[in-house]
Amino acid sequence: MAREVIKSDCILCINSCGIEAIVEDGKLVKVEGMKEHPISDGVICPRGAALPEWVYSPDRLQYPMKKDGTGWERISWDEALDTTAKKLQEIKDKYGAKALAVYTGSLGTENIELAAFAQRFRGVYGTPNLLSVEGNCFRSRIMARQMTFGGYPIEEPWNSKCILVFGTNVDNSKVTVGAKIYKALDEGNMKQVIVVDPKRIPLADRGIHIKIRPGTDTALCLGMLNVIISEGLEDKEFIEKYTIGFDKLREHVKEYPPEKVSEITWVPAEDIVKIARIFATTKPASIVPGTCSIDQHINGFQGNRIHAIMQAVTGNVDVPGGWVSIPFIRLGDLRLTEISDPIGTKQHPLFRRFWGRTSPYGQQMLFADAVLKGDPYPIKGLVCTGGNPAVTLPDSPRIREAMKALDFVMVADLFMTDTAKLADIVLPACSFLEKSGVGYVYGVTNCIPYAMLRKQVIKPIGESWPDWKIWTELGKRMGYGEYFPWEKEEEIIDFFLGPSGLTREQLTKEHPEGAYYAKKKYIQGRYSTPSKKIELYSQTLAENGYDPIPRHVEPSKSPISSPELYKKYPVILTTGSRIPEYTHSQLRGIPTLEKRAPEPLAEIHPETAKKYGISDNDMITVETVKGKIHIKARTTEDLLPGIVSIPHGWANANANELTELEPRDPVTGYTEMKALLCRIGKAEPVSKAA
Ligand SMILES: Nc1nc2c(c(=O)[nH]1)N[C@H]1C(S)=C(S)[C@@H](COP(=O)(O)OP(=O)(O)OC[C@H]3O[C@@H](n4cnc5c(=O)[nH]c(N)nc54)[C@H](O)[C@@H]3O)O[C@H]1N2
Ligand SMILES: Nc1nc2c(c(=O)[nH]1)N[C@H]1C(S)=C(S)[C@@H](COP(=O)(O)OP(=O)(O)OC[C@H]3O[C@@H](n4cnc5c(=O)[nH]c(N)nc54)[C@H](O)[C@@H]3O)O[C@H]1N2
Ligand code: SF4
Ligand SMILES: [Mo]
Repeated sequence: MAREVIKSDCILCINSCGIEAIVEDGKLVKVEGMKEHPISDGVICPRGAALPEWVYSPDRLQYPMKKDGTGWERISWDEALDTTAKKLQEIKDKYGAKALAVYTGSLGTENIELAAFAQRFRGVYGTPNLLSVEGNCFRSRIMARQMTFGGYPIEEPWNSKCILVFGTNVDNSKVTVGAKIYKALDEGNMKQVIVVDPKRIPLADRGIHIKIRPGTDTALCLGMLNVIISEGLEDKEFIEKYTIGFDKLREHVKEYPPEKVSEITWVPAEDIVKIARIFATTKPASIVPGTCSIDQHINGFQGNRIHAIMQAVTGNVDVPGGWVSIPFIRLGDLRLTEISDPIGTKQHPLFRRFWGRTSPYGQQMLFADAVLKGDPYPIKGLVCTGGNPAVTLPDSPRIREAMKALDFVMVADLFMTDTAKLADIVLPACSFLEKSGVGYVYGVTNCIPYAMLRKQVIKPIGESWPDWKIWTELGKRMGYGEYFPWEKEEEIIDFFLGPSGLTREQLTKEHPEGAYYAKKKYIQGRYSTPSKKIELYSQTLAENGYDPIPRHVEPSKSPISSPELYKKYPVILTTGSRIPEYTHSQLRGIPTLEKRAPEPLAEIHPETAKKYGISDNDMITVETVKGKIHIKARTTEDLLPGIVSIPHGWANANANELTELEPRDPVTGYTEMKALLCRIGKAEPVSKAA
């Protein structure tokens, strides 16, 4: 028997853990964590361990298909690509290039090949409408930090003495960071952990837990700054040397005394004072924000910005264990110059560009309006890869309606997702285990740019193709061949690695575990904002009509902002807390994972459950102004009373039947997914006849 251990990485989520794939006679039989991987240190989660079941799932798409009147018909790659090319050309000829939307999901963040080739294609085709999960996740934080520091400094909590964790359950969503935090705690280097979360997450057991009302984190931060500044605990020297706007900030935070903030946040005033003192005096300290739990609010951009301001006011910038600036070196840039602005630019101009820096993305939350209302112009076609927007975007019914109204939809995926079901042509993409490429970790779980070779582990399943090949062959058929010159994966790898200075040979022979390609330097003072200082007060925001210093803005629906609605919908709803078994809508039906987490669970405090006649394990309804779902109740003392927390990504109890595409964060266009209002009740038993 031929047995091989192949070192590669897993990109089923942002952590991109190093793996050892054990292959026997050409078949993947087991996946283990790679111990020498410097970021994941051998960590692997249940999803990573289930990779063999995922990759060989009987539900994998095997060949291209087209929709005919009654169902799906198998077709050849030639027919699939010819049809797609013809339809895309028709759309371009009839409505102009901007009538096509190119959509990349979360996979486009982890998988640079997928994202880069999608960007290449849309550039040659000429549409500005690249839509992506960055329209509701993560870019908000990047923008907020850029707007404050001029760059994107990143936390390195494993070197901090104190961490202030806002809405991130590292045990479930960021296992590699989690492992490093627990190690720092066990070794005694980390002294203080403050967890701000409506739920008691495991990390909260290692420190102080602040149970906050969802959607009020900015108020809490302003209250903490009120205490820090009124007690003189700010870092005066740092502020004087490197920041502007402190005087205005000092005045501004006077409006947020702890007692007032306590009423807003449901956090006792004495706790606000206590954690403010700890955060300001235990150095180095780092805020560790959730990756989307701070973003997906009406005021999410400002929620991210206040974190940046807190880091600066306490002098925790560009010091070990604070937030640190790292040179950004883009690997394999396949973008082409853009011709016009995408949808959302008018409503959210800074999401598109500021200080001459242009983002490649349109705002996906305006996709349905463009399709269904022709606002600002009609979108007629969609090419979707590595995403499942029919389930993961807010207001799923409207997204599905929009998809159905399109002239043409092509989806490339591994599975027949709810999004793929709405397509005219479905193409089978192969998974990352079936192709080679470049693995890349930077920005969330790691603060130094790092790359490794992603090695092909097994042959492609069925007739599936790697994403680069799908785009390349489609491009050729549309007459764009000169823009897609790559014939082999090695050429693409070399192209991507180019800017890093690392070579394929080095990564094959010397560093199969990967290597860093930039150095961490703790240099204070290089802030490329217009003022060349850290902007506590942002003139750019002021000039664009936004708050120059963050203030608390209530969620659009809340006990305070809509008391009448609160009478009818008296429970606060938060959605999308991650569980270890699934990434968004992926991996359902994988036996080992299904056994561990067979169904979605709505978490509720027992007191709140009792109030509405609900017991543990009851089927309940969760209803918002938008829609209603059926889901099983799980009572837990860990959650703040008055709240229900439901997961996302389940097609049959879809959280996004309950969410809405409006209102949006004025700066970024992100929508509210973390602080809504709902009512709950025991579901009527389903009659046997039904
Ligand atoms: N297993 C798994 N891991 C993943 C993913 C996945 O799908 N599955 N997805 C990846 C992606 S794309 C992302 S964006 C990240 C998301 O990662 P994060 O945004 O860090 O989300 P979670 O780790 O799920 O933690 C969310 C926590 O926020 C709390 N919370 C909810 N609302 C609020 C609020 O208003 N304020 C505060 N302070 N807390 C709140 C919840 O109770 C929960 O404990 O995870 C990544 N990792
Ligand atoms: N209510 C609510 N909704 C949310 C969230 C929430 O917290 N609450 N979180 C939001 C966040 S932060 C995010 S990032 C989004 C994620 O939203 P999506 O990116 O739409 O979610 P996924 O389910 O991960 O979709 C990825 C798809 O890519 C496919 N795929 C896997 N590998 C490959 C590949 O190599 N090639 C191709 N072509 N396809 C591949 C998978 O089968 C899957 O269908 O969800 C958002 N939706
Ligand atoms: S946390 Fe799990 S799913 Fe995510 S990259 Fe690591 S092993 Fe893969
Ligand atoms: Mo995300």
